[in-house]
Amino acid sequence: MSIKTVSRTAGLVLAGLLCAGAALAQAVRAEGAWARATVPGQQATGAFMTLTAPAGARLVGASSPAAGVAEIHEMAMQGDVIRMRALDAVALPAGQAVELRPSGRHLMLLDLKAPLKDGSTVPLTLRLQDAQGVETRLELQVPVRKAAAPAAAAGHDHDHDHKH
Ligand SMILES: [Cu+2]
Repeated sequence: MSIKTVSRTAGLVLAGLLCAGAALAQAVRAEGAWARATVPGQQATGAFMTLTAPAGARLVGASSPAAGVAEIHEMAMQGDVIRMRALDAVALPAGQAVELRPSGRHLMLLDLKAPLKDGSTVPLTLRLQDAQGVETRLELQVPVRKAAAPAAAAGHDHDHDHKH
């Protein structure tokens, strides 16, 4: 936590609400995460979520024991064709919700070791870098679904973060 934040009353109140001080106050939140279910033989699928970094951060990578490789992708138009391309990182500006979604930037699980079954969960580790370049990991258990949940149901995930 910066000295500037500590000096502000609002910063102190916020720190008091969180359970583990400075490190947790800057922790990136992942909300509404889901991964698309696959059928046997399918090698790749996407994982989606909304990330919020209270102090700003960059998503610089991901990994999962269920996949040989995990990449950050972006859908981009190339002429008339929509293609996915790999990104090195996704900027997470301070306090701003950044959506990883099927039609935009997303995480791609490649080289799947087994089909991801609807209703199961898949472990996913996000690699994050703060403004000072310090890397942290965010471990997630991502629900596997055939399609995105309606917005109302997606709110269900909010309470799982940072409660002890
Ligand atoms: Cu992709």
